[in-house]
Amino acid sequence: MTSNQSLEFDSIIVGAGFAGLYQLLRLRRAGFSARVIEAGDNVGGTWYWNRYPGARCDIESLQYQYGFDPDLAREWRWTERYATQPEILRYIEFVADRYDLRRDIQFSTRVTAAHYDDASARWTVHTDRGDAYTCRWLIMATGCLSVPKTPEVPGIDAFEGESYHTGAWPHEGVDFTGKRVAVIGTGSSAIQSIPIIARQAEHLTVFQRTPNFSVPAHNYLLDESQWQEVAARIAELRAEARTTSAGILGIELNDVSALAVSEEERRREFERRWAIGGFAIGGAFNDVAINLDANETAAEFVRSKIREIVQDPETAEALCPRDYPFGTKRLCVDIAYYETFNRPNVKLVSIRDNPIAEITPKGLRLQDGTEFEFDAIVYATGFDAMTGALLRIDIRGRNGLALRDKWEHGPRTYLGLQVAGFPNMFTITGPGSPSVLSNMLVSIEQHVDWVTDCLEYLRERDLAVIEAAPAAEDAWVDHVNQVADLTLYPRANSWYIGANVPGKPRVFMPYIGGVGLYAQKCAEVAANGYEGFLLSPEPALSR
Ligand code: FAD
Ligand code: N01
Repeated sequence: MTSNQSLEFDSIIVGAGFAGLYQLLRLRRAGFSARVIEAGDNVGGTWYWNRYPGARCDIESLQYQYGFDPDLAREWRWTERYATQPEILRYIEFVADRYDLRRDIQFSTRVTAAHYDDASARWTVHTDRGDAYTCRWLIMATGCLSVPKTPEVPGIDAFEGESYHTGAWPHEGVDFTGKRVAVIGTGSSAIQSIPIIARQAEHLTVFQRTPNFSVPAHNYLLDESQWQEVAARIAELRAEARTTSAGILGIELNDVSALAVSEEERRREFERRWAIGGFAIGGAFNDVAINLDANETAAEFVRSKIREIVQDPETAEALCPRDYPFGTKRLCVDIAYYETFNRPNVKLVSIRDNPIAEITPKGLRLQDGTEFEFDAIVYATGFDAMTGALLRIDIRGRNGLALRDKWEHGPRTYLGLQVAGFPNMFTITGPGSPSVLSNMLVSIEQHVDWVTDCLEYLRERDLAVIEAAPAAEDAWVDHVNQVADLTLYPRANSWYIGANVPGKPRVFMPYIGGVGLYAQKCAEVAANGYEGFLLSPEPALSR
């Protein structure tokens, strides 16, 4: 559809997930004109697209919510420890209605290009409808996990049955009753959906390339008092979360080395945290993320749990992760994942040494020639994470510099907020910020608040251009890499490092220094007059 409109705003926000919606609200309240452009036909982002069975948050609902408005927290009642996708989506829709956000959102529209003009210090944003918006401030709230990735296997289009990707699930849902189903992948999306699909399908075959560490959710219904207590103290709790390492409260950190205690004591501590469920196990000892021997104790504990739960010893061994440290790929939080492999209608096929060679019209074939037939194939194969959504847009900064060229060897940013050479463009939870290593709601609010404060600061001083200084960006990129190298994280072939996308530069993308230290650094930068950024007036005025 082409409308060829020319539309001018102070700011364009790309994306109507948690980040884009809060950014819109903040800019509107600060008196900036703003338009959100969203590819989907409604709000929600992640929670609009990922409607696969079993989808839930893995940060507790009471923390995986906005914290900026105590009234909102009082008005919305979460029902479970880990909310389901439909409940989270209802919450986001409630937020959109409550603050009347939809009137400033252009739905069903994809941004295809964004070009900066030096002379006017403005961006022109092109869409797949033929619109050309212009704005001073371009805010990319495009999401870190918003570009679903299917495997590079021939024949995907030739399959005659039903095909689904967890990250682009049909809105009307899927009924697998009586069907022979394949799930490819064993990351968080697979681990959440497999138990539910297994209960529906006649038979389920899970194709696993790399086993994942998963811990039980121990989900439960929230009672009135739990919810009310958080609602009453939401602002204080959110401020406190911003000082923690992952933006999560309630994970007691045991400041002791895993190697400094006896085996019994270690086991007791891991057991206690396994019983609490969720990410509690992450705080068991202070050196699991940095010392390989300490890490191995956590890894072996989870393997022992897998062996306890899964009855068939061969399947149990195949489910045990061995070739990367515990926690260096995102830890999965499950409801009866390992138990599912005790069902007679579920089979695990390891494709580590025998990969999928081809998707055939009837199913798939492995490299050794083994053939399988299915009625449906579910690709739980993840995302082109963190940079994917940005690089799909033809973004050109100063002097026509393409972001794709600038990031040819991996993303480079200052604080994950701006890219040198791309003035007036901000990335919400961009690479180089804690982002996906944190409670995203905490990181999103911190970024949106910082960006809005920054734009107000510039307006008060008649400044029209802000751009990361190349030296500040270089120093930040070095710091991000140095901190990552102090940990075991870069040892895993994870999506954090781009390893799931063939040809993607191997760079550890999020900042692992912690939400608290990071937020403090951002605040200091702002307090020092936006140190490391180059600020200038309207180009016409400065001539
Ligand atoms: P998104 O929600 O991804 O929204 C980005 C939006 O931008 C999308 O709607 C997309 O359509 C739109 N967009 C992108 N490119 C364009 C374009 N070119 N033109 C127009 N529109 C565009 N994080 C946690 O902290 N805790 C959790 O429990 C958790 N659970 C998750 C579960 C799943 C299944 C997934 C996939 C992710 C989960 N995450 C979780 C991460 C999650 O992505 C963030 O928590 C959060 O929802 C991100 O919000 P966002 O607004 O930044 O991005
Ligand atoms: O994706 P993933 P995801 N052949 O990349 C496999 C968030 N999230 O959608 O590990 C065979 O983790 C791949 O194998 P390998 C969360 O941050 C949260 O599950 O590359 N297999 C892997 O097993 C999460 O980390 C929740 O060897 C192939 C799987 O597919 C992020 O989103 C729920 C393959 C992909 O796993 C992404 O999770 C869901 C191939 N060619 C998502 N290509 C919560 O619980 C890929 N794989 C809140």
